[in-house]
Amino acid sequence: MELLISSAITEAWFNKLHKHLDSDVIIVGAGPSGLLCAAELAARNVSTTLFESKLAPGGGMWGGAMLFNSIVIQAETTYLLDKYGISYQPQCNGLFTADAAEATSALIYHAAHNGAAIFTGICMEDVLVKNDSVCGVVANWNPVKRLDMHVDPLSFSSRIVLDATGHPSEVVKVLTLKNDVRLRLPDGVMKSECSMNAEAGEKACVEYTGEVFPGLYVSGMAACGVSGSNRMGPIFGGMLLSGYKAAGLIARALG
Ligand code: 48F
Repeated sequence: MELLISSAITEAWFNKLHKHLDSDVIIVGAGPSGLLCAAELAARNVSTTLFESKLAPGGGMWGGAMLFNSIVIQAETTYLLDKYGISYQPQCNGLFTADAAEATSALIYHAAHNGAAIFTGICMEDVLVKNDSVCGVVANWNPVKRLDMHVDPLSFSSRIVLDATGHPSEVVKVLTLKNDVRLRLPDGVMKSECSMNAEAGEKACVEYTGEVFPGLYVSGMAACGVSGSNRMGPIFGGMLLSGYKAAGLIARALG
């Protein structure tokens, strides 16, 4: 029995890995923007691979604010909560709250159920760049990275990569650190995130969602970070709208 269990797990997992060595889209980071984008793309039959360095997908959505696990969303975003079956309650001034556990688990469920392959515990450490275009990522186990083990990574190719790594904007950071490139951003360079301003940050994270280098898109807090926009705290409408916008742009680019 034990060997049958081991055999079933390894066969299923390695099949998933083999099938996703090459995908249409690789999303790095399974926070709200990456998960929503994955759910939308997979629903359109786009082959989608999602790498998350932590054990659980969900990013910063589980914890609400200061571990008070309720999240805030704006009236103009409730259609996305309806679409993904997430319940919400009205508060004041056009704001609504949702339970962080329900909202996060719904996004994870729909991304996986729609067909995105979610790999957890795996960390993007570099990008593939060919012909002046990003065409995949280089990844390794997060524990290997944390223990500083001298182990080479594996490469994964895709037509498009989405940086949905949140505040650190890891994919754009590694691209700009290792390569002499100009980004499609004001001044052509990556900026640093600015201090809290909820209105400005929510607007910027949607506005700057898009392609910053051939083959490389940004969403969510990474879009705020690279454009030098503000953080916005535990309001998540912008993250969901950003993931939705990224999916639309990527689907159009794939044709
Ligand atoms: O930070 P995160 O939730 O990204 P997001 O979709 O949402 C931001 C909000 O949660 C919050 C906020 C709301 O107003 O400001 O911060 O922009 O999720 C990013 C995910 O990326 C993973 C990380 O563990 C997290 O789950 N991640 C970061 N770097 C890597 C990575 C990496 N190098 N490889 C794989 N995953």
